[in-house]
Amino acid sequence: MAPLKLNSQNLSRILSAARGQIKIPTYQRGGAVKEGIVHIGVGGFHRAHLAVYVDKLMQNHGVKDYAICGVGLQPFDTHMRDALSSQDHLYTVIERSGKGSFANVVGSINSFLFAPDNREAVIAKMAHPDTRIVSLTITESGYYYNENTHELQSEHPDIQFDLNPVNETAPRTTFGFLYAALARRRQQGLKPFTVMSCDNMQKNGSITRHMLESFARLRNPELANWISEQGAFPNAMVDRITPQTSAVDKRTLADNFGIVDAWPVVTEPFMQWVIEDQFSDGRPPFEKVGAQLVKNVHDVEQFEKHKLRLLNGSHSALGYPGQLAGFKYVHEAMENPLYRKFVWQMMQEEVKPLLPDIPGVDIDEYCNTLIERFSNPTIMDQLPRICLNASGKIPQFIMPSIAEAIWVTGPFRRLCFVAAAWFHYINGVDDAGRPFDVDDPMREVLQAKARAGGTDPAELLSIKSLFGDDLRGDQRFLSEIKRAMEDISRDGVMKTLPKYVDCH
Ligand code: CS2
Repeated sequence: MAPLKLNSQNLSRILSAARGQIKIPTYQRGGAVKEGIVHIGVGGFHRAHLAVYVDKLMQNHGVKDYAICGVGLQPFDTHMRDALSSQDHLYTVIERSGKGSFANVVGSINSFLFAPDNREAVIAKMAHPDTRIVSLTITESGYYYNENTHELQSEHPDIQFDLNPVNETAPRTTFGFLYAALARRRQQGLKPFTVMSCDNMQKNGSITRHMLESFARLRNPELANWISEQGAFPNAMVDRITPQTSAVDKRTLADNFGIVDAWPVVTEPFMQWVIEDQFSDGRPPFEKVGAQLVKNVHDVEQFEKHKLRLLNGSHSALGYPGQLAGFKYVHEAMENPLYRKFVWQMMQEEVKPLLPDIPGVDIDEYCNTLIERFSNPTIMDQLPRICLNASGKIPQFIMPSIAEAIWVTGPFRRLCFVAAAWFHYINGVDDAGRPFDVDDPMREVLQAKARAGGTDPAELLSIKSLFGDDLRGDQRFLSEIKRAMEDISRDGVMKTLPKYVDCH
């Protein structure tokens, strides 16, 4: 039988003609369920993570009050809107590992609003009594957070626009929408919804709270107080490696599973979510589907720290040097024995000693699992994806480990090598002289500084919003990173790498 277009009507035919291991939603959708979650930023990660947890709740636990209404704020979100609306908001999560592939058709996204079409509709949706949670995957830049001052970038033109009362019904930023909807809820005597960040940032919930309260305080201090007293902003550690979907992924889904999906998601079998149990207006029983609900914010922070420093830090170690060396995928770099050793030694010798013990977590086992996950050749995780938006990543994933290692006089040479590789990467030319795209919201300023500095890191390190002041005065750090920059620019990554790997 010819592959079938994914939509509600075709679901049972897709199942009966199934060519591989497949699951379809058998729960009610549309008007039969309430949309308790409004999610801003429907990309691959949301669709492989939160939406899958909710799908399991709907499929196996009869949950009917927490279907998701997706929201897109950015012009590029039209693609997601069109893909989802062409297939009744269903989509396929393709899980791949050495053990094979599994296609999970997910139905937890019930509708989608594209904000630029109708901003008022988004505010009304968030203010609706059925909405209990507004969740976010808006990436680091969506928070307008200054890493140096830890304050809201209140002078940013987007924030200035949203702070102007005349724009209250047509905001641009996430905070503008949250503010307008919360003001309306308060007026209607409703509780504030929980704002649940699912972004990959240390203290994601606390940052969201601080940014929104700061925004609200500039508009209406009374509302800010109400949010501060009654709002909830759980911190969370989120984890699932989710590469960008390729045209080949769509073709193999049609060939191997008989499903024509405008935008499937490819991911690994592993998923993890540790979330602080702080909700202002109820929550679904996430613990029934594998999420770890934690009472103590400190515990969540420990999990976040492990994940950001080990998983994401190692990803950075694979990404920037890897792309300079000409690798295309994470697993390719991992297949190189020297590179694999480098990643292992960075985790074990430089990062692990800085991490807190978490009861029940064996760090060595965690590192071993990471090596296995990074080596999964079936998901084809692209290095350019890992390298995207580095200015929001390196200051979180690598620099804090360097700063702490200096503080405790621990080793940090390999971490410096990664930072140096990023600095070199900013020039947009690999070790073989091939140009590549540097996709970063701060690209222009970064490239100007990189050009001005050459192999001297001082220019780049002068960007205070990224690096603060702490490291710039440390001579050990400066000479370490300078040496690595010189080596990489003279000899390239692969010739420099042996200096950073102990071959015992
Ligand atoms: C990656 C993450 O973009 C990156 O830097 O490290 O997207 C990573 O795949 C996820 O955090 C895994 O949970």
